[in-house]
Amino acid sequence: LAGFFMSILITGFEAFAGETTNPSWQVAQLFHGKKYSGHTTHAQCLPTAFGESLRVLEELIELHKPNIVICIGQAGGRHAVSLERVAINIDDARIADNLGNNPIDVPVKLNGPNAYFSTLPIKSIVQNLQQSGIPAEVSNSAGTFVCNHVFYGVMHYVASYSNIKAGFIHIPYLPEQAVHHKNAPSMALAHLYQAIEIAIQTSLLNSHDLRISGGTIC
Ligand code: PCA
Repeated sequence: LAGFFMSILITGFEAFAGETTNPSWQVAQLFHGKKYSGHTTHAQCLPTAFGESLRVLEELIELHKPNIVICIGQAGGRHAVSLERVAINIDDARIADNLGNNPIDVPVKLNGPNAYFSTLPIKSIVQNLQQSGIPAEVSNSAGTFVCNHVFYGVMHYVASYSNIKAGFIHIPYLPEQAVHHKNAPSMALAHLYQAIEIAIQTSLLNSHDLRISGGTIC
């Protein structure tokens, strides 16, 4: 991974679980080609599949040498933009992925550490989102499906590069998806766009995170 690190990589996912769209790719693609402080943004849609998603993502990191990687995924049922704190070394699928894989209790990376923390300034991002009127929270679990798989995989891949900040953001359904789910919260694409732009700008500006509470009590 030699060379310059002056780009931003944003990823979303294909639709899955019977949905016809995925808000993560709808919002991610809007950033393709945009520039932030001299950094060009590349956007890519990842397959919603264990293994294949990470293979594509690792190639993209090699190709673009980004210094910021923000992976985005749909979390249907969540009411806020969720800045994921922790990726865990486990695949445990409740449903089959888009390629029919259904792993149960297998590690993402054999002999990898149990977990990685996001290196994005998640507290600062949450604060900036809330100050902009966008519901946002720190989340302490990205689940055990393809999103956590990709989150763990990217953190494992960039672990030895202190100049690459990476992390994962879960987003709610779009309103047009939520109409098909009883009592499901949603967020409009314009707000999702604003949220991801704030996440990018905050990640570029803040080398250290804020020390404010984002915890939960069970
Ligand atoms: N959400 C799923 C996988 C793809 C996506 O957008 C998840 O949370 O694991």
